[in-house]
Amino acid sequence: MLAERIEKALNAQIKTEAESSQFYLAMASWAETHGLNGTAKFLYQHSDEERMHMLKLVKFVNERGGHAEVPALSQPPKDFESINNIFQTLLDHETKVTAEINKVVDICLQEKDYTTHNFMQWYVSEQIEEEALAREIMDKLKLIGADKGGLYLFDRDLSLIQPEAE
Ligand code: OFO
Repeated sequence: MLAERIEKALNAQIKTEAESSQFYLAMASWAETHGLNGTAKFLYQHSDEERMHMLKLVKFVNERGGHAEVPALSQPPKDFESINNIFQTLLDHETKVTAEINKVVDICLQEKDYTTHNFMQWYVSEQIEEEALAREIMDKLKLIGADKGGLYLFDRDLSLIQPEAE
């Protein structure tokens, strides 16, 4: 059985993952309508992955005798200034998510819930990968600068990134 505090923290994390999915979906839609089809493909995939992160939590909470709540979500932005703005926003967002995951892990330790602590380690590793990927993308964008040919190749390369296997 989950302690009330853990259940609450996991439900908050369900909302965070669902909002991440919506956020990346909004970015994907913006990219698709700005001729950046490779970027859009990457972001649609990323949005799906966030939904999978949410579902994994929903199932865990219910399996452990809690009740996963399906939350109302805030409206993601409709417009983005540029592709750089998208990936900087994504990196900032993931940094915030990492801090939230760390808080959940901390609560698990305080409550001595080692099962949930163990489950949360998957998210800890996932955040390391997501932040590293977002930083790598930002570094590439900085190198490209205003070079349109570079941006064309960047967009094509992003379309080649395969979705993550669970
Ligand atoms: Fe769920 O990893 Fe990003 O937010």
